[in-house]
Amino acid sequence: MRVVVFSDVHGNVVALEAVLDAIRQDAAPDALFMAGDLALLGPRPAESLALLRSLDDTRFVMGNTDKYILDRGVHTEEIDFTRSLLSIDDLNFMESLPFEQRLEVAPGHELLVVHANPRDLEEPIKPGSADAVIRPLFEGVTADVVAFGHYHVPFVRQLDGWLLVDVASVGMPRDNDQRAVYVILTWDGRVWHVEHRRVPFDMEYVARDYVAVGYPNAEEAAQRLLAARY
Ligand SMILES: [Mn+2]
Repeated sequence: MRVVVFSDVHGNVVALEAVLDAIRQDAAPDALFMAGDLALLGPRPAESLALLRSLDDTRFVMGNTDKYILDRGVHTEEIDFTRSLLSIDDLNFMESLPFEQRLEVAPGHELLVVHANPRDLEEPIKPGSADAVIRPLFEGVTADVVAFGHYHVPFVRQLDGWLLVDVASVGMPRDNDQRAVYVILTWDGRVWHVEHRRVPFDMEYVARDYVAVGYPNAEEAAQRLLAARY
């Protein structure tokens, strides 16, 4: 059983297309999950939504920035810009996204997919987070592998009975590597195997696209993307 998880597209349709092509060519998954943050912060939110919504074989969860777009009380230049480009159908699709997705591959062996952590949409799990910080977020979680995004840095970490997999970001990597990322999780009937795959895309083009579409503070947004780090 091969499961692909990708996350944090953030309105970068060029990276999304590259990753979807790579998944189709190289991964041939039995199940496909997307761990949230679809549209905000990138230059092409509507194009990204259109492509994501066309994936009928993909199971989604909601990310924190998806929630910001849906919350009419929240305003930043970036959120207002993004909201103005999305259709009612796009917003309804985002509104319908659940907090989590699950896949049981064998008795006692289950994959849980969430955006940031199993408890909320905001608290990031970082490669260096102390065990004592992570444990309360996983209280009651029975899945043996938990895949999430949000922090945009790929890593795998075993904590107690949980295999933590940060699938990182398709559209906005933050680990000093300008390539997109997705993850292949393979259940071999006994244990899980995890593999992060990197996918190059034309990041220079996407950086210029912020300016082309009139994104708020476009030069800063472009530089943040190109830096590929915190
Ligand atoms: Mn996020």
